[in-house]
Amino acid sequence: MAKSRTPVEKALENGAETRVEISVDIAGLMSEIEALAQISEGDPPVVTRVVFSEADSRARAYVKELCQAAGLAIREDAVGNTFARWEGRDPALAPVATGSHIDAIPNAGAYDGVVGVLGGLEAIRTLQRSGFRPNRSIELIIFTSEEPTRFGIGCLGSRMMAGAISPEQALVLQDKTGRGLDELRHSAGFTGDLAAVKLAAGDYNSFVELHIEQGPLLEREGLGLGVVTHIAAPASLRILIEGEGGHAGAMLMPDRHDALAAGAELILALETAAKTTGAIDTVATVGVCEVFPGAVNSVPSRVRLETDVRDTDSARRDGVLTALKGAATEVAARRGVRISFETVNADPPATCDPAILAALDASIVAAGRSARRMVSRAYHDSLFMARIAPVAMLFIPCRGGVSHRPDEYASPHWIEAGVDVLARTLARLACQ
Ligand code: HGY
Ligand code: MN
Ligand code: MN
Repeated sequence: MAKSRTPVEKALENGAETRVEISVDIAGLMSEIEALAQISEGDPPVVTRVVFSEADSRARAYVKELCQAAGLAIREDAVGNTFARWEGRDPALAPVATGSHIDAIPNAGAYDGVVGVLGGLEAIRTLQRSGFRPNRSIELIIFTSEEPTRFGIGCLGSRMMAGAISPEQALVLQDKTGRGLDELRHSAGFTGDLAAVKLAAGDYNSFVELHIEQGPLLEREGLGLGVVTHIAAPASLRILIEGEGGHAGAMLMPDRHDALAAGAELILALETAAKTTGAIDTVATVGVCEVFPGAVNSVPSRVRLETDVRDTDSARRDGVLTALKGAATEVAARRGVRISFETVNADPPATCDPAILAALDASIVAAGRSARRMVSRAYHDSLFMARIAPVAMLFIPCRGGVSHRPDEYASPHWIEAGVDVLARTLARLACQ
């Protein structure tokens, strides 16, 4: 006979109707965030933790240790997605999940992704300490390779879970040294069948991700928490520009087919296309520019650009890509260079689920906090989890909106608020 529910459980299940205090161990959580930040390929405060690096392996071991200490059952899939499960009263029900990533781009900070992983763990521990017992199991997911640093594509782990990339497509991915996914995952100890990574719709009841905003809005407006309704659609393209090299002194200007000068025109054309869509949601960046031969006194003969274009509206985003390709045709003809494109990814946006949004709203009220609805301009694993489960995201402010930099910072006050609301939301969903 199922154990009768404690007052805390009853309150957490129906949320706003009856207030219940749950206490986040924010001091303990901050020290764990600080400890994880020390596991880096860079010297503190720089956090660099590229997937399948030695630092990534140490970070995974640290987080798994914390999950085991909380009594969670751990499993890892063939590409390194890690699942830490708090068994519910009815293990046969589809679990509720939370989580994020611990990999970090070069020269990053301590909070991107980590707040959702260690904060998700603390949300589970907070519920455990309150005497709550979920009907549905609650799983913490640490997604592998959320950042595009290693393979040039973001969210590789959640993309594979959602079936948005096949094992065959994933196996051709290589890093800059030419090492492929198989070699790197095996070196990190992940040897299972890649076909088993893909999950089915319904495998999870819901997914809620806690994350720093990575933008200035929440802090600027002093509104506290952000409930994310849409996640922008990211596209990433590689551009190869092939011109003619030559001596920087002897090659006269009329004779040149300078690949970097052509690339500079493309970068400005991309910026203009993004600025002129009429929508503030359109963003475009060229974050990688490789010049060959890269000598000061040699005319660049080959340039590789990597571009990142996003918008909450995929048609508007694709309009920018079309404008870029149009500009490339004109520049190639006028400058006598060859320009080719390779699409790395062009993903649709995600819409968060009304029922999960309502659970977040009710939990915010129950926690006595305030929030605003907003769009996520950064992409997250929720973008792909949305293809197999109802999702929503909860944002906390980060100082100055800074992210992907060593001075990225989120205060204990807002981290505690985010974990408090996340815990209540997971409790509510796990009893539905
Ligand atoms: O680039 C992004 O949006 C994410 O932070 N990887
Ligand atoms: Mn990031
Ligand atoms: Mn992130």
